[in-house]
Amino acid sequence: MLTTLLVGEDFAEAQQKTANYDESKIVPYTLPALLKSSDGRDVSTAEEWVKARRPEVLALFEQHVYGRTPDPKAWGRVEFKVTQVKKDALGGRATRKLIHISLPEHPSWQGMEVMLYTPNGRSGPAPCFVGPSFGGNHAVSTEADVPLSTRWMRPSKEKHIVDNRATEASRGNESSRWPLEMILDQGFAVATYYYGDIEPDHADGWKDGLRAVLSPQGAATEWKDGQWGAIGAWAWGLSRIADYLETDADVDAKHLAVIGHSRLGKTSLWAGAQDVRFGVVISNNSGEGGAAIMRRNFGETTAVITKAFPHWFTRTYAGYANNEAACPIDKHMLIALAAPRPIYIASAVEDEWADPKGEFLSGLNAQPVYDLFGKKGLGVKDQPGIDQPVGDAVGYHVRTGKHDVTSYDWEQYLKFVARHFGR
Ligand code: GTR
Repeated sequence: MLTTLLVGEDFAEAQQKTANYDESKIVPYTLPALLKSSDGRDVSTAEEWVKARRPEVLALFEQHVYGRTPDPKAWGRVEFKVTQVKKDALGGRATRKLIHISLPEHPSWQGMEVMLYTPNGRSGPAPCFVGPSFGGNHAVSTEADVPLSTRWMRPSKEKHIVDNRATEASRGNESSRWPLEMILDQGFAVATYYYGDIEPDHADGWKDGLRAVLSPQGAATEWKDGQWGAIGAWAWGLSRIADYLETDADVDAKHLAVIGHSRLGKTSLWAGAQDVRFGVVISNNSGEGGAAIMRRNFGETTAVITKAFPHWFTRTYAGYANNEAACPIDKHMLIALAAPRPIYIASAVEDEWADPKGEFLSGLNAQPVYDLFGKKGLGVKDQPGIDQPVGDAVGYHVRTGKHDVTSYDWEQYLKFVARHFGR
């Protein structure tokens, strides 16, 4: 498929000039019905949802949005090697482990480096946040002995990426988004990996990543409708971390919360939809292609995202550019795939590109499925004011400030997860 990428100034123009930021210019739309199965039957019990409708909705997201994750037979055995254990990390408050996850049947994939912090001095295994990073383990942590990632990175002066590689000066550049001390001090563990370990984040990145390795045609693959995109591959990595955590006695693998920001928030939502081992799902500013209702012409649109980042999705998705009404899903259905598990959706008021209201509305419109389980979702009908978190099984806030993950966001996540995990 020939596409002209939307990059640089054209992308900035789409953000600043051509995007709609006026609520009165939203074109009226109808959301696809959540509780009607493909053969027209009404879904009225939790059992019907779990057995019949949920698998249908999941398959719709595979076919139309993110693509199908290959069958486990395609990747075979998963190997874990603990390569480093530091018992007095972060001033003694935590144990830091590095784990290399690889596929022995596919040695051409370099594998992924997982960094796990578990709190010291606890009485039992710790519940754990699991999330990918944009910059690598050395960017999440400020500890100078975390190995620098050697993988391809997106160019960034600010993050001191030189020739697409991290440098010593890149250390800690993502640490404000991962307040490790705060998380550990509340008894939670954190497991993370660099998303580029799976696939470099650019349109041809898959050729050097897991998707090519697992495809019989390798770098000559022509991606078809319904086959997985990068978000699917990054989400796959999160599930492999869950596989490892199930083997680690320091972690309570029955209490995992999956978390991600922005494109990695889309990833976290898709990981949570597919893998019910994630007991809580958290979407931080995931926006278009994530929690935001795609039928709302506000901020980023299907047309823009599929032109700028075609590799994130299955090929089918681009066909809904300026044609959203034809898409059999919208994002309230993605939120509903988490049910009855708790899910938290966070927006930022200055992050209009991600359509905060559209993110809220998908949480609101997932309620019929939470109702089937007798669960209260958001508990409000209108988007709450700034810095006023709401919700029970579906949490939501819109905070002051920009597109980012802040300690305010983490404070809400920690409360939410502690409440639902009974801590
Ligand atoms: C933007 C993109 C968003 C969001 C963001 C990010 O450029 O338009 O959908 O994913 O990147 O991941 O930071």
